[in-house]
Amino acid sequence: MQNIKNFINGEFVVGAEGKTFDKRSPLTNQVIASVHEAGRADVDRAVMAARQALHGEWGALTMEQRVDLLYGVANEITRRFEDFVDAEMADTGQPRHVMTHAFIPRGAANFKVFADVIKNVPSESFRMDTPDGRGALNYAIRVPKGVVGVIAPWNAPFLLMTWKVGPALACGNTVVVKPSEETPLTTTLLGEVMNSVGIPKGVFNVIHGFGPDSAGEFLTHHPKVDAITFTGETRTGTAIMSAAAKGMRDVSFELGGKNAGIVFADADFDAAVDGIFRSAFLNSGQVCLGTERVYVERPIFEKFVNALKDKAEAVKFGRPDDPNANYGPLISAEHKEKVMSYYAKAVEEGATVVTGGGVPEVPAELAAGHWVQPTIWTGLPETAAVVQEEIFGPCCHIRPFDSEDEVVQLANANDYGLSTTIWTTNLTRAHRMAARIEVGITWINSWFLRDLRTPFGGSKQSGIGREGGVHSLEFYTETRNVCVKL
Ligand code: NAD
Ligand code: 6OD
Repeated sequence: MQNIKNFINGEFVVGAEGKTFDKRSPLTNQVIASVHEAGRADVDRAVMAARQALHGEWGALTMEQRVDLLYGVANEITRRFEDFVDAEMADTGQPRHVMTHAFIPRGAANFKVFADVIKNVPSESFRMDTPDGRGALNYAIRVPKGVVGVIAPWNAPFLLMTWKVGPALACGNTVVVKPSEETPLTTTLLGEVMNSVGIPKGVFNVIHGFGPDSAGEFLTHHPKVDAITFTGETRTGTAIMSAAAKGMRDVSFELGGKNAGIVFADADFDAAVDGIFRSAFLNSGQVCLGTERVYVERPIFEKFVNALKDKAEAVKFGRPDDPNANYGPLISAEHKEKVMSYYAKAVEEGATVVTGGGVPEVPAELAAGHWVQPTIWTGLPETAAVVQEEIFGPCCHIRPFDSEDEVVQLANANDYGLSTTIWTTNLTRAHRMAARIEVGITWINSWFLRDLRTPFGGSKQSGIGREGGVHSLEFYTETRNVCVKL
């Protein structure tokens, strides 16, 4: 069993209060690690270490030196690729290919790409006229925001944490990171990487614990944290925003989604079925950008429902490393209970259960894990809870539509606005629709593809702000203007 410590000022340390909590495997519900919880005093130590590094060795580096160190972090993650893959598989129970093709490589890229972005960002300047005819030059300089609190969720832990830490460090900030209590392993491993490549002490700190009345709340209320970047539930974002209001701290939020997938009759049928299958069921549906509402043009509705059903029924449940398996469990018993309650609610609301709705048969040694069947419903009104609320599980409701205007209106009739995926061969129509759908990202004939230099974030209740490329610099730096009389 692993013993997972906090990482404060370059050292792995237990919490001052001596408290620990169990990390359980999603596959078996067995305890796989004992995690040292950070109390208020530990969080304070982490924040003060980050402050000191900001004004110490880290703050004294040139941008080139900082960038070289971040390339070193990316290379070291790649060198220790298998360690990260193993840790993330243990934390999440998700298949190896999800780790090796998406989550871990993207973690390394988050350091390399933002090192490149900061190196290439131009600075703004304006020459202005003055009454004496000599003029003045205004130019902007970027300075780090300071100590950034990073609060991460459990669904793609390494990808989502590094996506914040990479740009924050590239911009010269220092960070205190609180990973989810469900997934402490890869963030802790990153502490080893930081030490081995020579990132100065205090630049990257990790505190473990929960949200309310624990490390998360202590961090967001700490007066010496200058900005908070958060990925997680919309409800948690509301609590963090009120903590950040005290002291006027800036926030960047990536929150929940209830995303629409739209399939036109002219789409490449097989590609659309594969695409919607991936967007609804990858990572057992635990992807913020995942599709839980599917709208299919009427002429192909039945054929599409049957094809998606066949694929959902073909998944093979099992361990991440089992070559005969391709499908993992949910993250926790609590999350399984939530998803199962929506499965029951769908039936109460009158859904036709096309497939799933229950717990699959798995080998006896996995029976205590958090397994649920991929589930497809039809026949519900748009007002049904399972059509409106984020479930964050492997499920979707499919409804037929008859026109472009109708489907745009259906896609927009939700409080969230994170992403959409449109499947059609009529690209003129797809571009037209992309401008009308109220989300941060629209995919056309694809899903989960994104260049890290592009803006990422949510509309409506799916978030505040944009990160990615220069947009991350907007959040992780403060711009100051200098005006020189010529
Ligand atoms: P969550 O909001 O429950 O927890 C996220 C993090 O916040 C955890 O580290 C948790 O300990 C911490 N936390 C909880 N309460 C807190 C508080 N009061 N103060 C400070 N910290 C607190 O979310 P989750 O269940 O871990 O993740 C799933 C959610 O994340 C889903 O809603 C999903 O859509 C969303 N998500 C969004 C994106 C995006 O990019 N928009 C990406 C991934 C996940
Ligand atoms: O593409 C990304 O950078 C990103 N943040 C993906 C989010 C995935 C959510 O589960």
